[in-house]
Amino acid sequence: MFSTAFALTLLPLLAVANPQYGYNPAPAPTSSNSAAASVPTAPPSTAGQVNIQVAAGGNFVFSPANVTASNGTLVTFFFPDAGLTHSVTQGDFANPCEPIAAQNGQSGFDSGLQAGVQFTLNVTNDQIPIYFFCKQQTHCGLGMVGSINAPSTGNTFDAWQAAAVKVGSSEPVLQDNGFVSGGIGAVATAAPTSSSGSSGSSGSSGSGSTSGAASLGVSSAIATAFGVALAMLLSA
Ligand SMILES: *[C@@H]1O[C@H](CO)[C@@H](O)[C@H](O)[C@H]1NC(C)=O
Ligand SMILES: *[C@@H]1O[C@H](CO)[C@@H](O)[C@H](O)[C@H]1NC(C)=O
Ligand SMILES: *[C@@H]1O[C@H](CO)[C@@H](O)[C@H](O)[C@H]1NC(C)=O
Ligand SMILES: [Cu+2]
Repeated sequence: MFSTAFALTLLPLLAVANPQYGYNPAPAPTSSNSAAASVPTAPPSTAGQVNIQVAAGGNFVFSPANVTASNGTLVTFFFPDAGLTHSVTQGDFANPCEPIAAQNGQSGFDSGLQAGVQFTLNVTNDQIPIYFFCKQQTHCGLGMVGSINAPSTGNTFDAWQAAAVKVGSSEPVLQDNGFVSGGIGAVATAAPTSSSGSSGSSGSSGSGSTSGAASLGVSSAIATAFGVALAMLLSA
């Protein structure tokens, strides 16, 4: 009873500290609010690509999390080089927080758990929605998911994120086998490579890096408290 109350007390705290954790999901990024997030400066070679920041601002989110990309478009993910590792792992709308099953011998893409790298997908079929998530323990259940070419009705990005948050603490512990090439609808063009940003976490500006690092500490502490509370709840 006590631990249940303790866990429930933490839920609103979590939602307040990080609204995008899913209990009160943040709206999809727009051009105005994505400017507020510290999006890494894309290296010159990625001009014309779709760029997605992993763990934007130290929060367990992809930013932007829902993008459109036509055939042949490169989608590059920038991982922070401090704090926890994260992944870009292809998922399945029907089974959130688990890797998509192979189709016709083709497995989903998986960056593997990474820090300080960039990872690029090449869209090969823009007619199918591509769902992905972070396999780091607890992150998917906290809403760290994204989509490429998700529809505007039905299996939308919002529905995908809500399904992941519903999995919540029952998220399976996933083995990390490192980088897995291939993919369904988008393929990894190469293993993740060191981020071209010289000094900092994800190549963002100095002030952005600093605030990102600070809020990462807060997020990690909250996530840890959240995990402890859930563990107490489950063992009660
Ligand atoms: C992306 O894939 C298409 C084929 O699906 C290929 O023609 C194109 O060269 C690829 N782009 C890169 C940069 O690898
Ligand atoms: C993109 O490629 C897929 C697979 O070849 C194809 O089915 C689809 O029609 C292409 N999309 C467009 C807009 O041509
Ligand atoms: C996600 O992006 C697609 C375009 O790829 C758009 O149609 C859809 O409305 C967006 N969904 C959300 C929840 O923003
Ligand atoms: Cu993560």
